[in-house]
Amino acid sequence: MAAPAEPGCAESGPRAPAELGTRELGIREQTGRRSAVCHRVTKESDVFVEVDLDGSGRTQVATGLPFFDHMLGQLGRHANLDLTVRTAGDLEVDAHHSVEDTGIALGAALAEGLGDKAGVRRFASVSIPLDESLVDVALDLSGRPYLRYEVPFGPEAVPLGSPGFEPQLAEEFWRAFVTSAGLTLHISLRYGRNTHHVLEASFKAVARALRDALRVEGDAIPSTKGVL
Ligand SMILES: [Mn+2]
Repeated sequence: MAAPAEPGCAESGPRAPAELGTRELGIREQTGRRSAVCHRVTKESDVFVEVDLDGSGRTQVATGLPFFDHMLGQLGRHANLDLTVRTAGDLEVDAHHSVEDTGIALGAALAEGLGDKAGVRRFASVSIPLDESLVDVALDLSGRPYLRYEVPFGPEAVPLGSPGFEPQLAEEFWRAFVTSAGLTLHISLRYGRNTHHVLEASFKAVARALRDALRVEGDAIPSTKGVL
């Protein structure tokens, strides 16, 4: 039924090929905007992501998982991205593939939109509270995928929303996102009790860190290697 299960952005699917895939991405030179599209289709999911890194926080998210939509909405809004996400996954199995594959597509679009990363701040760290919860995030647009995730959930942390988003899926999302985007991300829960608050603080913290790290403040590629 679906197009080949290959990593990255497939150039096939229900949309016209001209609108799809990595070949069209990284169009900064032509438009002056860092924007990209990723459409990734496998037997487990069909994910379309469009992201404008120089946006204004306008989001349109539909993954079939209301709580995940809420989190991705926070990510786009607080990172100041214009973000469209449409995921149709095999929720009859569970939410895992939908969440992981959305992370892969979002990471790929982010990497394409970033292009050579000329002038970006690159590093950011932030601490974000949500009521009783506090989450620390440090981020480096390093080109090297690395996730350190220290957000423990106890057995009382039940799935959120309907269909349910298991709290442990957040780690799967971030790992997929980091791997595909090629960035270093540390997320640590300092303290917190409410699962909704802990997760939302972590998405907002990554968003605020991304917003800082993506900011253009020069022309040079911020690495002694000359490449990121
Ligand atoms: Mn909320």
